[in-house]
This record gives sequence, C-alpha cells and structure tokens, in this order.
Amino acid sequence: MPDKPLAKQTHEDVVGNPKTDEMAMNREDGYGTFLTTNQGLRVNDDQNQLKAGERGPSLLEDFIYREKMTHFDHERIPERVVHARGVAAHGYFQAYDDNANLSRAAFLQPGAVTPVFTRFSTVAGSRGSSDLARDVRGFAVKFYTEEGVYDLVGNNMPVFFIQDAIKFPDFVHAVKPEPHNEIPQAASAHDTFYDFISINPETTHMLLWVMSDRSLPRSLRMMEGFGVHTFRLVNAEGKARFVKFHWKPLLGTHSIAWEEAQQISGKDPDFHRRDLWNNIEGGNYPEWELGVQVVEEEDERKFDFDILDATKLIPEEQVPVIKLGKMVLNRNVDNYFAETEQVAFCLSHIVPGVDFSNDPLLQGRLFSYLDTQLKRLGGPNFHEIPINRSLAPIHNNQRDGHMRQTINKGNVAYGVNKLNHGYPQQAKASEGGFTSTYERVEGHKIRLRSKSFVDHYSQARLFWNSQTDVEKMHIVKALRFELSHVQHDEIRERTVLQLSQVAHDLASRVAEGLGMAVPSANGVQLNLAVPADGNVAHYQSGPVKNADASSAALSIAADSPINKGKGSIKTRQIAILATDGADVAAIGELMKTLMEQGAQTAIVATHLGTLKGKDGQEILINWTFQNTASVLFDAVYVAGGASSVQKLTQDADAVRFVNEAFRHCKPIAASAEGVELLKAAAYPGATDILSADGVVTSTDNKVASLAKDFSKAIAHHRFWSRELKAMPA
Ligand code: HDE
Repeated sequence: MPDKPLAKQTHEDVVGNPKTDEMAMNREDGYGTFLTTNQGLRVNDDQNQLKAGERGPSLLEDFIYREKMTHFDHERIPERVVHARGVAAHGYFQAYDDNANLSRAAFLQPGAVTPVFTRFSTVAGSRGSSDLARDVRGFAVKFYTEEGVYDLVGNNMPVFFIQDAIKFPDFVHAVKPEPHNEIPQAASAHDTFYDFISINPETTHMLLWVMSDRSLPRSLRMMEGFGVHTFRLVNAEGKARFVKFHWKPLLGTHSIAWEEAQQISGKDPDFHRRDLWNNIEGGNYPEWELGVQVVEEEDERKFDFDILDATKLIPEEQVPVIKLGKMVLNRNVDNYFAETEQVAFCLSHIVPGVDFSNDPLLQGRLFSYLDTQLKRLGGPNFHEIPINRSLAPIHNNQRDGHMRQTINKGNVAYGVNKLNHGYPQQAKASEGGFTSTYERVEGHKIRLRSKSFVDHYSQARLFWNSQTDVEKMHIVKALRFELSHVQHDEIRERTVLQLSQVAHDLASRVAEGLGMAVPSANGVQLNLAVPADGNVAHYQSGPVKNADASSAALSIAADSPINKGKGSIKTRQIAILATDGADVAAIGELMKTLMEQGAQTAIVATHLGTLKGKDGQEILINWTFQNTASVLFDAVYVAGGASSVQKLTQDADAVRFVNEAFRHCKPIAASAEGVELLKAAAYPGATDILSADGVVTSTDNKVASLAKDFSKAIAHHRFWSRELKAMPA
C-alpha cells in the first residue's frame, strides 16, 4: 500500500481548536481500508448486481445493491427555506482585554479564545445558485463557548426589510422565484418582489442597501457583518445595556460592478466560495473584529427612531463601535454536507451575558430558527450532529426522538426528582444559570405596530445622502435594472413614488431611465396598508426628518472611514497578459514585488504550457483567454516584449480582457510596449485610456517604479470615477 499522503500543517494545528478535536471521533478517510457495507461487512463486488444468470434479472436478495441504492435515494435533505446557498469555515474568536465590564459572557472575557464556525450565504437563491446574485449576504457565527453554543446570526447589512416577523413568509414568498413558473432564480428583479416593496414602505431603507454596492461583495472576506437587531449585553453585576453587533473585516469592505457580477455568474458561479476556500488553504486567513455600539438602558428613547425597529441603524457618528475581539477563519471544512449543510443556527442559542430585546422581528426569529431546523434536519436531536454539538456538556431530561445518539442511563428522566438526588439540577445565576433580564413589561393584548416605528423614509434618506456620487449612480442603475424587469406599470410607478419620498433626485433619475414621468418634488404621501384597527395613520410614514443628515460610515468608497488604513493589495488577484516573445525577466520582477506584498499573480496567455520569452527565458502559463476572464481578477498588467504585445493586440479575447477590466474600473498597468494593447482596447469616444484614473504606464519598460504605482492603484481597489466620465456603461 502506498504511504498515506502527509496532511498539510495548518494554522489550526498550531493554534489548536478544541471543537476540531472533539469532532475527531466522527471523521474517517477510508485510506488503506477495505470497502464495507454500513454494517462493517467486507464487500467483494459492489459494481455488479447479483443476478440470475449473466443477463439477469436482478435478485431481491442483493442487500449490497439495496443498501447502496437506498442510501443514495435518501441523500438529500430540504434546503434552507432562505439562505440555502452558503459556504462556511472554522476558526476562532479571541476577546480583547478591556471590555469585561460590558458582558459576563465567558467568550468575551479578556484573552478568551473560543472556536467558531461561520457560514456566509445569499438569501433568495437555491443551493446551486450563483454566488454573485444581487442579494443580502448572511453572516452567521456559531461560538462553541465553555458555557454552551452561542449563535450570532447576522447579515452583511445593518437593517432589514420588515419590522414584524409575521410578515416574513409574505416577504420571502415575494422575493423568491414566482410560484407559477419558478422564475427568476436568485434575483429580486421581478414583479412580486416590487409589488411587495411598493406597498410596504417599511422596506424602503433596506431596498436602498440592497441596490447599493453592499449587495455585490468582492469577497466574503471583504464585507461587514451586523447583528441587525438591538440585543443586550449583561455584565457580572447584572447591569444590562443595549447593543448593536458589528463585524469589521480587516481587509476593508469592497464591492464589484453589477455587470461584472452577472458575468462571473456564468464564468465561475462559485466565485465567493472558491475565494474563501483558496485563501484559507493558502494561509490567508480572513479576519474580522467584533464590535458593539452600546446604548445605556436609560437612553433607549433618546433617538429619533425606535431602537427596537430593525429597519433602523444607529449612525456610528452618534454611537461609536467599541471593539470586543477578533475572529480568524483558519480551516476549511472536511465535508460540506456534514458541516456546512447540517450546521443549525438558532437565535435562541444564547449564553449568560447576552440577552434579547423586544424587537418584534427578533422575537419572531426566536421561534422560526428552531422550528425550521426540526424540519430540515428531521427531528429534535440535531444538536447531536457533530457540527452542532456543544463543547459544554449537556445534561437534561429530554429523551428519545429520531436518531438519538446519547445513551442516557438510569430510570430518571424527569425533574424535579429525588430518585437521582435532584440531578441534573438547575443552576443559579452565580453558577452560570441563564436568567433573562429583569424587565417590567405591561400592556394591552393588541395587534398593532408601535407609532415609534412609523418613519420609513428618514434613514433611507440618511443612507442616500451618505453615498458618494458613484455609489449613488450604482443605486440608480440598479433600480433601473430591477424595475425594467418588472412587467406591471403600476408596480414601477408605486416603487418610484416610494423613492420620491426619500429623495427627489433619486426618484427622478430612476424614472428617467425607465422612460416614466418624473414624480413631483413633493412626493404624494403613500397610504397603502390598512392596519387591523382601520386607522391608516398607524402605518403612514411622516416626512423625512433631518433631510440633510449623512453618516460617512455608511459609504464603502476607497477613502471612506470604513476603509481607512485598510488599503493593501493582500490576496488581490493580478492577471499578467503575455504570450511568446514576452519580457519574462520583467514579468518575474513584477510578480516578485506584488507577491511580496501578498498579492497573487497569474499569467494569462494565448495558449497553455510554457511561455517562451524574448530572451530565451521560460515561464509557466496559468490560464488562457479561453478559460478565464478579466472579471475573475482585480487588476491587469500587460507585459512588454514587442512580439508578445503584437500577438495580443491581434487577439480579440486579449483585447476584450483589457477592455472589460477598464470598463469595470480596475487598475491596469502596462509596460512601454504593452501600452499598444491598451490603445487597442480603448472605447471609441471614451476618456483617453492612458490618462484614465488607475491606469499606470511605463515609458522605459523598467519595472520598479511601475510596480510601486501599480501597487498603490491595486490597494485603491476600483477607480469608479471612470464611470462618471465619458465611458459608455
Ligand atoms: Fe433569517 N432565517 N429570518 N434572518 N437567517 C433563516 O433558518 C427568519 C433575518 C439569517 O447560515 C432560516 O436555518 C425570520 C434577519 C441568516 O444557516 C429561518 C426572519 C437576519 C440565516 C429564518 C428572518 C437573518 C437565516 C432559514 C424575520 C439578519 C442563515 C434556514 C423575522 C439579522 C443561517 C434556517 C445559516 C436563516 C427565519 C430575518 C439572518 C427560516 C422569521 C433580520 C444568516 O429560520
């Protein structure tokens, strides 16, 4: 038998992970073993059925065939009703030193290191849909704390579409593919979604987030996460404070162009999944800082919105984010189904030191997650599946059910008992027992939205005001795209009318693109849903408050506060366009400089194999113009070497590669000779490509200074300013 290949030493092997160790008993790799049935019987032949004679028929006796086929027939479980498409990784969270006064949670105590499993997802698409849908991204973190499992189940946007969980099935039915023909897949650009949007003004704020660059992350490693709701942190003295959770990526927050997203969906629908996997395999472990905005309980009502309303955020300028610790993802899963698919996040998985608020969206979610896992994973024992298993020991009187693993001994399965000396016994708060925040609650039994929730446009306006000109343009273009896919004129009109409540310029720019009448500056008050008590005033939003307010933290422009100090080229993918006759020495020098700064380079040529350089040197080609595309890279360099450049200028795919990179506002660099390819790729009538923002050229084919300027441009990410100039888009 050949030696088993050596397992790679991972970061996790170095830092250790008790959850990985705990799951060891469930792992198997079959190397060097005999094939067996599920009963351990060695199998002599599982490639031919047992038959009566060579030409059949098959025999019922063939238990080997039946076991193999039956297992296969039962392989699928229901996909998640939302967030079906996802990817996850293992890692750890390490608490910083100085925040113990905020929470008594063990995982937040100074220096504590806790294993985590984090799953990212899109919302609307099915399990096999593209990673690049314009959609919210789920950001769910499972902390295996010493006090039990804690799940922080968030999104990459800080607000949500609706205020009350009872509307969630309606909302999801509206955004999912339409039920008669199951079209469109993983897309909100259709009638039922905008029908819902246009008659539910509470969706307006979130709609702008989803139409913004936030819904097109460059990488899952480069997006923020938010707990969305107001939660509580409770310290050892029992003092509770309201908090909003934030995850801040250390690589900054970056997005891609919509056209690019659509192309990637065809070229590599696993783009985000692959990016996360490859970077973890390559040792580029993504990192986020966990932070909280803290609101003292006595300040609950000091805002001009209700902090229990999940369609509102707290501007960071009003309440800064305090950093609590850092999450590092440093190991890919061993098995997608066993881990990523079977992981079960529940809002109700909580630990002492964290608590809920009365946000009606949060309260409703507390029911839904456990309920959905029962269906999806088939019964109440899903907590025994390895990926869901708590590291803290489990003792209670719950028994039986499908696929029970635990073998509970003894005759006592009830509390309070005497027979087992009262065990397992309830834990006092001082012994780690979870206690809910002591809160006085009183009220009439009613189905009514609080009046404090009925301002649907002010924060949508805040978000709009906070975007740069380019970000605003992207929102307008996104809405034009989406609404142009809506068939019913009245739905478009109602949506544009909603937008006119937010900002006249927003509504009129969208309307113009749709060839519709531009709504008047004083948008008509929309009054669409009638509450149970018949009093429409209870749903009618007031006019925008603080119409000029803005929050710099809401922009993700390269120089926005969110990205300040995070400009690096680490993990960026750089395409080097070259073919036979190229200046291989210069390519090598540039690659070295970029790779030293953490970027990844690949040579894209007219053929695979080896590139024969102009001075006899050779270099291995990674891709050809046929099997990759510019949309899969962050930046492009056109290498020198007259005959290489000449071949590329005559190759339509090479020309297109540069043209698209330019159109998608990417940094482009060219050697003195390579400039010819840039010229060939320029748009007729567009800004002069050579003097455009983010285009770096050399006059003398020397690499050093070009590499410096190119690195700076890559760190800037995108030069969206090109779009504001005369570039047809
Ligand atoms: Fe979810 N959501 N959700 N959601 N959600 C689910 O649970 C639900 C909401 C979020 O990677 C489901 O296991 C309701 C907000 C993530 O496995 C389900 C409401 C936020 C994930 C469910 C919301 C989220 C889910 C479907 C309105 C951000 C994926 C499968 C009150 C704070 C978790 C599942 C994973 C998944 C219900 C709204 C985040 C049906 C009722 C707001 C990241 O239980």
